[in-house]
Amino acid sequence: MNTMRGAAARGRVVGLPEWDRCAVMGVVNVTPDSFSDGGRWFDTTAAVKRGLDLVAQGADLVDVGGESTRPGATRVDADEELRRVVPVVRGLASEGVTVSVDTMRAAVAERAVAAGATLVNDVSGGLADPGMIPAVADTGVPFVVMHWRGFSADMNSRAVYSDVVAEVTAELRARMDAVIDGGIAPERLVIDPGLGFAKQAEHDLALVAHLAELRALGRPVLVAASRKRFLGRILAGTAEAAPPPARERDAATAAVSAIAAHEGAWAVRVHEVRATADAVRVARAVEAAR
Ligand code: PMM
Repeated sequence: MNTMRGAAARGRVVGLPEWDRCAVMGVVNVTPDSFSDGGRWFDTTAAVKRGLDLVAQGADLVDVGGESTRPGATRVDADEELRRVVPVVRGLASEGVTVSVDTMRAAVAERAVAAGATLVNDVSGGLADPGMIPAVADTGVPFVVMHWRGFSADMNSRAVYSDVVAEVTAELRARMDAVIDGGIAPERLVIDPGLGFAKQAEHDLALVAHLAELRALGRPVLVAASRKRFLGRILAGTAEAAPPPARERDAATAAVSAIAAHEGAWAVRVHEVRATADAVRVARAVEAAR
């Protein structure tokens, strides 16, 4: 097992600030239907205020998305996604917030970067839109490559693995190669196991348990466990019991944040920032006491 810890384990992303601990990425979903907070910030003013509140609570960067990727979701059209995302990115960037844009569309990524986003977070890792990799390469901003096997409408049917850690690692390595071949600088890449995307609860848990294998790919790792189904399953206790609703999974999310930070994650992506901001600070203090 890779036991390297601290800044050396987390790695550095050229083009973004450097934090002395696992960073906290706060989520603002400008959508009527995201699975855990859909509809709550579905207007520009409310969404910008939400982003600023997340920063006040300890977020280091804010991820703005205009398309729901919950299981079964159908796609939003590009004009609507632009209309949702760009003003919120502009509003937050103009306040000095480090903004990432959560999109699978090159046109949205380009417009968001022009509006001040400094990171493109594509849950498809560049697979959904052939224009994405060249567009990001042109802008020169960093890029999140997430493990993805297909659109949300039918991703659960792709949650079939014989060794999830080995397969996700190999598929991510292939995406990293493609992205680098496409012109995005390796030092600007972040990788992400894509918890909940074409994965069942046991797959998500195995990936959290084996973050060191993902880190061994040599790039900073983003972990986005916030409120996801696998946490609902853990909290339910048994397969028959009903999981608690998404908004009652924040304490469990903070627990994953502490574990991920301790295991050398570069950042954690969460809806409710305060507890995770504490968790990553505790992880840093424990690391310093080693
Ligand atoms: N999950 C969601 C949205 N964006 N981005 C990255 N990099 N990784 C993820 O796992 C991820 C993501 C879906 O969750 P949400 O509806 O709770 O925002």
